[in-house]
Amino acid sequence: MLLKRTRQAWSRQGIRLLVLVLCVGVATLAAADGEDPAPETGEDSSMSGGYSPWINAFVSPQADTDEDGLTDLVEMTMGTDPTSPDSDGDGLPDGWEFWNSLNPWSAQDAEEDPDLDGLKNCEEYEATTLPFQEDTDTDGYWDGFEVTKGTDPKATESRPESCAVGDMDCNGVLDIEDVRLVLSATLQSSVPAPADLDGNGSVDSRDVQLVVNAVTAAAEVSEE
Ligand SMILES: [Ca+2]
Ligand SMILES: [Ca+2]
Ligand SMILES: [Ca+2]
Ligand SMILES: [Ca+2]
Repeated sequence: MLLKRTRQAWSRQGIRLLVLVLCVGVATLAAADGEDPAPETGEDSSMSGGYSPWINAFVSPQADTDEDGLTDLVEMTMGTDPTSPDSDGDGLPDGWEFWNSLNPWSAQDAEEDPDLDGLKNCEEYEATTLPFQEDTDTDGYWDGFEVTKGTDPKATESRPESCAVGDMDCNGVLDIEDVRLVLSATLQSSVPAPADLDGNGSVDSRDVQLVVNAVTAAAEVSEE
């Protein structure tokens, strides 16, 4: 009988101890969750201290704390900062960079123009055009050219008007001159390619392509 009572007492004591440990654990997590997430040591808050973005990400998998177009879970997985909408500080939101195949970990790409349309990526972001498609609205005119001319690079019906006979791309250089400049650049080994001999900010090969596009678009309009 005495042995049985002793076992029961130890069992109750064990349960009390277990409950106490659980209560202390829950209280610690709750207190940590309500405190400033920044650790005193200055270490990365995502990696130390009581605050855990990982827990938040898994509890709310659709949460996008910094509202940059990427969920916290995706950001934690790919390594960008879920509490900063612009992890590399280049002015381009993480989500915009990710969905447009740019690098959200490097600020260098903000100044690049991978589609050679005359708009740097930071300018494409401002114009809400596509950084890897030189003619976002496919109307035959490059995005940078449309921005320069004041037309909408995302509206096909908004096109630059022909500026002069023989200057279909409205760059102030007669089309025949555009072609001649490209031929000259090709023949002159001293001229590095791609060249911009007329200094209009568009490489000459693009000038020629613009002429072709403009002539084609004009032909399509005349047939309508
Ligand atoms: Ca986010
Ligand atoms: Ca960025
Ligand atoms: Ca561009
Ligand atoms: Ca266009």
